[in-house]
Amino acid sequence: KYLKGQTVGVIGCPFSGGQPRGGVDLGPLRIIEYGLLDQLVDLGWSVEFDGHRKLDKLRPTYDPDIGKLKQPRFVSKVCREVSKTVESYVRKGQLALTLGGDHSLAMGTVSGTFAVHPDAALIWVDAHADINTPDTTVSGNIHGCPVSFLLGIAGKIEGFSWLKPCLKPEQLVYIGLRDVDPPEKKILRQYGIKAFSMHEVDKYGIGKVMEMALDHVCPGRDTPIHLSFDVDGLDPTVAPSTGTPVRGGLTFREGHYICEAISETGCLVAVDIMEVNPTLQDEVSIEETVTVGCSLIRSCLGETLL
Ligand code: 4U7
Ligand code: MN
Ligand code: MN
Ligand code: MN
Repeated sequence: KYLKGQTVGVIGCPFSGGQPRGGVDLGPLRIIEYGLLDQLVDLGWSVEFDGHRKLDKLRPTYDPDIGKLKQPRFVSKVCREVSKTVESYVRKGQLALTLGGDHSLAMGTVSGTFAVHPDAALIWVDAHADINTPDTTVSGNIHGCPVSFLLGIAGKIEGFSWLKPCLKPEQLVYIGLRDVDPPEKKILRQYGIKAFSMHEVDKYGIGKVMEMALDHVCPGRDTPIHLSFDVDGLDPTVAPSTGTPVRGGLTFREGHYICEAISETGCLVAVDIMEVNPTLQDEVSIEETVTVGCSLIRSCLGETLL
């Protein structure tokens, strides 16, 4: 509905500045090495590979904390560039596929999509809500904060003035939550943000949850959709190689069902696959995490079981 033809723009974002662990910047490389681009061609897509962006060159020489926020100028500069890139693909009518990298990048990806489609829906799959503000964050890691910046509830932070509030609470839905900080729970309640935690996935099943989630943000099945998928939304037995794993997550099939249901709407305009860290856990776990990342992407791009 919103794409011109079947072209996907693939944007590799080797970035780890939104959190303290190294290795998540190697995620995009491993996903590409695993053969993602050929898989997408086999699915019938034209692939425009944007390459692995040289994001490290954007690191400022001096980047002291702002309040609790760590590496704020670095994160801001990187997200500003990513935003422009995602925007350019979405504007051309191509599906923008961003490979992370840590989830702070979503400030860039989501703002890029919403620059073209201000009425879009954001579906956030994650163990975490990533909605801490600069005031509520305990860790100071910006990958736990992107949603507050997108909503415009983060307050004014030096360097982030390029990032205009673009997301309204009713345009957002969460799936898979199970590790939400107390101040984040308060924000979710305060703004009436729709969230399907693992409790709701258990209670209703993923089929019903997706129906309810889409009814909330995409009621006529004609709203452009941005999917931001943190692989830690999956259970750590399914995606072990990630920086902040939490037990009790989505099964392999539940994760894929989410992508299939979104693909079926024909409304998907942008996808992020975030927080794959191919330096954590053993080689088997790493391969499992990379392969599940690739197969989630294929489901988003229309791969079906039959
Ligand atoms: B991810 C956390 F405190 N909420 O703010 C924080 F639990 O992108 C975790 O979802 C954030 O992986 C996790 O640091 C960010 C913590
Ligand atoms: Mn997470
Ligand atoms: Mn996240
Ligand atoms: Mn994580």
